[in-house]
Amino acid sequence: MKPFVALMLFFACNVHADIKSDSRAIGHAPIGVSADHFHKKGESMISVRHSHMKMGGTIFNGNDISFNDVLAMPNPLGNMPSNLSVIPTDMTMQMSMVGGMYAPTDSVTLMMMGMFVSKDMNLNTYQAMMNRDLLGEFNTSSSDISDFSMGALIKLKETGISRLHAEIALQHSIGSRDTKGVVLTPMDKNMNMTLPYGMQSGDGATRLILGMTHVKKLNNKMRWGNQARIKIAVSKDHWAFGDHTEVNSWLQYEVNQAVSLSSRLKWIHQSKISGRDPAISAPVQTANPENYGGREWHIGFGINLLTQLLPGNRDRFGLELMMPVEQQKNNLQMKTDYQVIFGYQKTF
Ligand SMILES: [Cu+2]
Repeated sequence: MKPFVALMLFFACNVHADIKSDSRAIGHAPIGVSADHFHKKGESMISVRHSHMKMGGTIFNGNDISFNDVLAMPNPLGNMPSNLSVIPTDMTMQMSMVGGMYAPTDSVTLMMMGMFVSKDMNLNTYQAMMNRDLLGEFNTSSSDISDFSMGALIKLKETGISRLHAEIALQHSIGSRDTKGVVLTPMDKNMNMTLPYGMQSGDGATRLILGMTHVKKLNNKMRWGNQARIKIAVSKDHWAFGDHTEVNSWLQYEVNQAVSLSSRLKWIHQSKISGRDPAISAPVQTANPENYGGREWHIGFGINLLTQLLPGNRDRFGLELMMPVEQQKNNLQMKTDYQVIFGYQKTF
């Protein structure tokens, strides 16, 4: 986190007045919002984004619950053992996205994106019966290219004070869904087994993404953006992560041409996992498809910067910090602590 802030301050101090370009830091949404802007005919852009998310602790239907409470819950996947006996303590999820945009006309911008995901989880294993003593801690991890998407943004309206565009895209999950890891079982044995759904990099599904984005100038300094975006599985295998709806509303303030600040409210709704993989079976919450999805509210603060690092158009940097306000996750899940998103964009 700290290196990012230092990096941002460094760039903020290196901002040049650029009279030949009409691009402004405020011209793009906060960096965590996808598909927020279209391009002019003939323009292209490459982008790299990295997101770091941290989770820790357990909630049941949105309320904090202790590890002892979790150990008292039945193991829904069988009676060997009869109670949950393995508890995730914390998890980090890193996502790297590499994208390209190209506008063949003023009204259509084509987009492509690839995503790489890496996940790391620490867990505690407890005795299955009797005193439920802590047997030990262990770690599982996975990393893979998770999905690839292609789509288009269609400009519907652009006036001096507002713009409106639609997004249509297809996303195909190509990440591994049978990653294995060594797990400490409640029988105090190490076993190599298929990791639970949340630790897999993909589910093999193809999803349709539909979105609508509206950005309005409130005055010379302020912009208000709104976006609704849904991801629906149109083809899925024996199991799939639930359909996803995300609504974003952000306010941006222009400090100057090269610097803008933002605040953002994000609402997400995701359905639980559909189907199941018989190979995923362990007395841990993440092995249960019911323990996925839910409703969440997050609030975020960010900064967009333009600076001249490489030749050509100015380099665009974005940084955003998102924090949960409310987490109404389904059943038993880990709690989200925060998410940091950092991005770089270059237009040609
Ligand atoms: Cu772009």
